[in-house]
Amino acid sequence: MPDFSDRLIACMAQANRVTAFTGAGISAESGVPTFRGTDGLWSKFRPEELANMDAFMRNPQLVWEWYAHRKRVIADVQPNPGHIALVRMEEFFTHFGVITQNIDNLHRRAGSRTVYELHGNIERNYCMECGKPATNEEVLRQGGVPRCGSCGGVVRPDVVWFGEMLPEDEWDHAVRAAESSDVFLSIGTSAVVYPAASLPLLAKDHGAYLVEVNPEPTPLTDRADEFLQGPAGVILPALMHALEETRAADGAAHPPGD
Ligand code: BJW
Ligand code: ZN
Repeated sequence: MPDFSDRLIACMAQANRVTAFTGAGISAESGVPTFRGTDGLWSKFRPEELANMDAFMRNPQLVWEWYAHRKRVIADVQPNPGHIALVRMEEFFTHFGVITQNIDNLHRRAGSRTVYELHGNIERNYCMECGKPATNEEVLRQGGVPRCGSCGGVVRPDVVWFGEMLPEDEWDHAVRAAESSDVFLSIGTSAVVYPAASLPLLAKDHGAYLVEVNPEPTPLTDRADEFLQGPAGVILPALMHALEETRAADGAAHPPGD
């Protein structure tokens, strides 16, 4: 069981507003490969090379092969104890939200309700001509470069590629959550892709206690108030357990009506 500082537990026990900011690392233990890092399976395909409009225009077949493969991988995996610990956090804190860079939908599948998806969702697709949505079943059934059932236009996955703007609503909510957080957890992200990577420091500049969870240091580590080194699927359940014990002990020391 990892050891947590008294300061972290006290800070979280008193916190009203807590935000979890997640990246590919939280889904690694479900079997979804990360993008960067030594064991990142997509390291064969650098996201900078495939996840952009130029690559799609040049070779839509290749980019669609990558997404069709990932859609199948993601459909077959399950949320892990890291995702589930964040569902428990939502029940524990008065205000809690997940801001995710992940497109895998695993936070919602785990049961998290307040989720802001900054980079889209791989379960959705839309026509580049008329905007009509297309289901995953439809695009996988067609294979190759899928076409819109209404206008024949090329369909693309509803994800955010390099050089594209983030969805405005999700971004605005994320900024507001970061600015108002008492505690901000940055979990399983290399913190190199902007503007998402600016959120932990925005939160800290607005007074949040900044906690990073990652097996490896990142460019954020030196700025974090706490670096919890290890896999999210181990650290987050242990952290939740420590918080629940603290609340139970406080409740016993100060019973209602005391
Ligand atoms: C574990 C673990 C375990 C492992 N437990 N942890 C120069 C400076 C600044 C910015 C730019 C710049 N040049 C260009 C830009 C902008 C660009 C950018 O940031 N580039 C940088 C790479 C330099 N950003 C953009 O283009 C964004 N849009 C934008 O800026 O719009 C304005 C604009 C408009 C017009 C023109 C120019 C600008 C859009 C970014 C979109 C990113 N999209 C992707 C793909 C999504 C679709 C898909 O999946 O196919 O999003 S890229 C990819 O990276 C994906 C991820 O969400 C994102 C972040 O990756 P993440 O989640 O951090 O994963 P990894 O793999 O990097 O890290 C995993 C971590 O987990 C590691 O640290 C491990 O140690 C750890 N780990 N096991 C816990 N068990
Ligand atoms: Zn169409």
